Order: sequence, then C-alpha cells, then structure tokens
Amino acid sequence: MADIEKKPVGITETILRDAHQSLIATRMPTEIMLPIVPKMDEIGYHSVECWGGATFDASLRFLKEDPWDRLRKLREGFKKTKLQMLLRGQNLLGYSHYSDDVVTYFVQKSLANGIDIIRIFDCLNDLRNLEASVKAVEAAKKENPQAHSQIALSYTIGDAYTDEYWADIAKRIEEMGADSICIKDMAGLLVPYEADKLIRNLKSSTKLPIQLHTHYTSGVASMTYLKAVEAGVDVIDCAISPFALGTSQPATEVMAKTFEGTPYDPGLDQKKLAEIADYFRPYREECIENGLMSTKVLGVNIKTLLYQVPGGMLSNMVSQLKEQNAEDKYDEVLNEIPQVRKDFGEPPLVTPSSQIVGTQAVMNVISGERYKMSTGQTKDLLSGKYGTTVKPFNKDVQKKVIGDAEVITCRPADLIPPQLPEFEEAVKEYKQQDEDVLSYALFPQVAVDYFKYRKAQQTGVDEKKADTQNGAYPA
Ligand SMILES: [Mn+2]
Repeated sequence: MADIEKKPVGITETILRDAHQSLIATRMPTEIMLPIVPKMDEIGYHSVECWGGATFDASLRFLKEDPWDRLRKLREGFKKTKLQMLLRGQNLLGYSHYSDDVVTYFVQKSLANGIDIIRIFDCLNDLRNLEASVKAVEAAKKENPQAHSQIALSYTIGDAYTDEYWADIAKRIEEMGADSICIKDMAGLLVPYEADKLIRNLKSSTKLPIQLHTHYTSGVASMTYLKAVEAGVDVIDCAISPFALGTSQPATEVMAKTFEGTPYDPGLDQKKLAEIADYFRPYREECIENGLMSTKVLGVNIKTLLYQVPGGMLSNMVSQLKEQNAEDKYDEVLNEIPQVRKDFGEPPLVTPSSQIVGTQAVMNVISGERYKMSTGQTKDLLSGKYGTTVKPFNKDVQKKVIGDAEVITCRPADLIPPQLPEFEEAVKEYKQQDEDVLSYALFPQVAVDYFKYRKAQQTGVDEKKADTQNGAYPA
C-alpha cells in the first residue's frame, strides 16, 4: 500500500444525532452533550452531525427543549468543527411537503444558527423534491460562505437500481449544484463488495466528494466501510463506541484504528477518542438501566439481509399483524412486499415509503384481495403527491386505488402556495424569536404545547410563582 497516494478518510461523528436517534429514540438532552463538546472539538472530525432528523420533534415533544437553542449552544462550543444536519427535502423535518418559502426560510435559519453542512434526502430519490433546499443553501452562501449542501441518495436494491441508475443520478446531482453526495443506507443493506462496486461507479461518474452513511443493523457495516474507503469514498459516518453498533453506526475508534498507518489514516488521536468514549459510557449504562436503550437493538438483525427490507419496517408489520390476530400471515406478507413495491414503481424503502409499502402489503394479505383496501398515503403516492418513482406505477393498480382522481406529474411543491404568512399569523401570540414560526410549521400542536410550557417557566421565574406554574408543566 506504500505506493498509494495519501488519502485520509474523513470521519463524521454521529453521537449527537443519528447514534442516539437509532439507539435511544433521540432522547439525549442538551445538558448531556455540552460538557464534552470542547473535547470533541479537538478531534479533527470532518464534521459532527448534531441536528435534524428526529431531534427537532423529540426536543419539543419529550425533552421540552428549544431545538434552536440547542443548536446555538452547540455552535458556541464547537469553535473549529463543522456542524451537520439531516433534512428530509421538501418535508423538512416533518412528514408532508411544505411550500418553497418555508423550505428556504428553514434552510436560512439553520445556517444562521450554526449549521455548516445540510444533508438533504427524499424517500423516492426524486431530485425535484431537493431543488428548493439546494437553491436555498446556494443563496445563503453570500452570508454563510461555509454553507454546504449534500444530497443523500436513499440506498436500495431492486431491478431499477442498476449501475446506470446510480451513475446517472450522481451526474444530475452535480448538475443541480450540490456540493457533495451521500449514499444513505439507513437499513444496512449495502454489503462490502457491493459498496466497492457502487463507490467506484460513483467516483467515475462524478467529481463531487462522496460520503457513506450506513447502520450496523445487519452486521456488515464496518466491512462495508473498509471496502468503500479502499474504493475511494471520502467520508464515513461513525459513532463513538458507547453509542455504536446495533442499529447505530460503526464505532469511530475502531474505524480510525483500522486505517491507522495506511494511506487512508484519518489521523484521529485514540487517547482523545477514549476520553470521549469514557464520558458517554456511564450515560449508556444509565440508558440500559432505565430501559431507554433496549438490548434488542444492539444485536445483529439478519432478517434485514434476508428480506432486503429495513428492520423497522419488519417490526411495524409484526405489530400490525398482531393487532389483526394474523401473525400466521407473516410469511405471506413478506412475499407480498416485493409485489407492492413493484406496483408502486419500486421506491426505496425509507420513511415514509417503507410504511406505505409495508402497510399496503399487510392490507393486501389480510383482505385476501390486492388493493381492495388502501390507506390515504397509498392514494397520495399513486396520485404523484410524493413525486416520481424510478419506474412507472402499475396502471391497473393505480386505477383500482384512485379511480379517476387527478394524477400529478409536476414537482409536487409547485402546487403549494406560500405558507409562511399563515404560519406567522398562527404563531404570533407565542412568538419570542423568528425561529418559532418554523417550529410551529413543522409540529403545530407540539410547538404550541412547548411555547406554553416555555411561557410558564418564564413567568414562574419572573414572578416567583414557580411552584404553581411548574406544577402544571412538570419538566
Ligand atoms: Mn441514519
């Protein structure tokens, strides 16, 4: 290997976002994060992922924290390290499409409050759903020159996902003006030698840096990183060991050690990494003890590889079947999934498409007739409201589910008029900062509950009425 040019692999640390989202349902509070931030800032990570995904919802709903305040505090602590977030394209951090003015404002405010790298993805890999976010990052570069837009492709397996598909979509991402590409393998489906092939293919079709994100769910993730790094991937996502493995990412220390002394050496200090691991270990123990971390998520879920569907989707299916007293239909439903996916244009299986396909497969089996019953989400998908799938829908199925209802072929957000003014109006009574309107836009009821709690806390402190006020809103 001595004759290979030095090419250190970058490490994105996920402990402050995906690692705890994957292992403890995003429940790590800001107060656990802040004391270790100065040490993390000394490591030399490519970036620290710390925001987006479910952190917003969990902060407001369960932790009674302002997510914007968390971001500002992390920004204050990380003087040198780039901060990264995950954004669900036109859905932002919510579950439905927003108008472009809301998307643009959210991106502006995320950057203004301290984010450097925004990773943006769409469950159908429909790049039109990512246009507004990428443009907003581009426009914000005047004020935030470090701003970086990364388009993440949801990784999946299927007839439509050929070498040509990946090469072509990578080219289109480059043309869109994104700054880098991520392969986002949320289910742990990418096996080592496929990763080698995929990364080499992408590397020959685009000049953009390529980052790989996977989960340890199926047990292959660190081998996948090894092959991907040898194939030229630029950055890998890892989690410090107490919050690594299982449904989380490969361990940071292990990957850093693996590449030590090779041309790919990320150059991280094992002693300093060990100090960070020491800091999080007692918190891990606490989470296991109080049940926040279940040992179930720490093992290898081999079913993921067997059926090529995400682990979360399988457990959803099992509970749906249980509710119907139809657990004996499990194998039938598993066999139905590829059929439904085909009828739906072979989408990747990530939230929300995984739920739509899984629920429909259950309904098809239980009712004994395909598409006799369907959900509103299935109707929306087959009406084009989520965007375009890689293959066309099955026309007969589409007709059976939506009848003569209108089918959208344009970019779905083109049909959504500006929403910001109505959100501003609705939040006016509670607003204490510009960002509140965005919290409201994403989770209206949860945000209002939080705003009321915040007000009560403030009044409690200000007017020395803490006892009565706090009584109503236990923290
Ligand atoms: Mn992930």
